[in-house]
Amino acid sequence: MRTIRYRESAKSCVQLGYIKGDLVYNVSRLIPEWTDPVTAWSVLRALGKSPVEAFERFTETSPATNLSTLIEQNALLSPVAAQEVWAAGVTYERSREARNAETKLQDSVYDRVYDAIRPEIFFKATYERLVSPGHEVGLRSDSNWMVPEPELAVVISSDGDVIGWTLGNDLSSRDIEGENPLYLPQAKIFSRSCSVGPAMLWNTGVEQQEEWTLSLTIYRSEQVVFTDSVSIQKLRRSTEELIHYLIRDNPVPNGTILLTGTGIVPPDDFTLMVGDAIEIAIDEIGCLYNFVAPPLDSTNRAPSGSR
Ligand code: DO4
Ligand code: MG
Repeated sequence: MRTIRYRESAKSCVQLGYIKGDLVYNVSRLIPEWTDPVTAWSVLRALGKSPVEAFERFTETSPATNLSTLIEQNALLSPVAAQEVWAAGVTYERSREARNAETKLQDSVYDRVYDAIRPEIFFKATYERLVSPGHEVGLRSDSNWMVPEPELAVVISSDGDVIGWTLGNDLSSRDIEGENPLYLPQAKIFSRSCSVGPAMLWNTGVEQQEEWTLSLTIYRSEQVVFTDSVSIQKLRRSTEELIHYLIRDNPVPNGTILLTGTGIVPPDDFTLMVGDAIEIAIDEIGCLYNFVAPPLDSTNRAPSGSR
């Protein structure tokens, strides 16, 4: 069962839609307070009602639109109004290998964190910083080596329950992180560095995330310049383990998103370019599509004396 958030026109309010085939049933039209799946999840949970049964009712009474039309109109928003987006790192062998290749350190912090009991978890974005599906993610003006990081994302409650799943792009600068891992916040957090979506797949108790395959395809001038896929089985840590460490001594709001790390990294000679199109997909969730835009402020000048 999947939901999206969208606007019917540039000026309209946010709507919650229930996806069935290519149709999207407008849930907010019948329950205006439900503009976010997390609100609906909380209410249904408090009432002890099954989300599948509750949402099926909307197909009888709510107006419907074609999903493909909403995508063509670029009407989709982040599927959850997450106040906080966190990310885990070095959770796949491929990520460890790529970081070891880019780092200038001899003694690899990446090997250590891959094998350690405590995972790497860092803050990635706030809701205001998220790029909606179909919109432009942005390059940094001071990086020459940038890659998308396609990641399975879990949407959690403040108690750490898995409300659902979506997809995330942890857009990253490899040269800034490679220079020194202490630069990680700058390699990871910058204008338009994170997109999530397109839909939230609800956790109804039957979904099997280990069976999912995540893929990344990058297009340049409409030609595929990179494509690869990875099984979620290759994720070295369980989702529960990552959530456990995220919320340990760290209260998070309902609807927090946790990106679970990348298992796909393009070859070391690849960097994103303005105009590239990025597609991140898991069949069960959908396809997160974004374009690459130039840095927001490419006139940024380094202060004199700095490199
Ligand atoms: O250690 C740096 C970040 C790793 C990361 O973002 C990932 O593995 O996805
Ligand atoms: Mg990442």
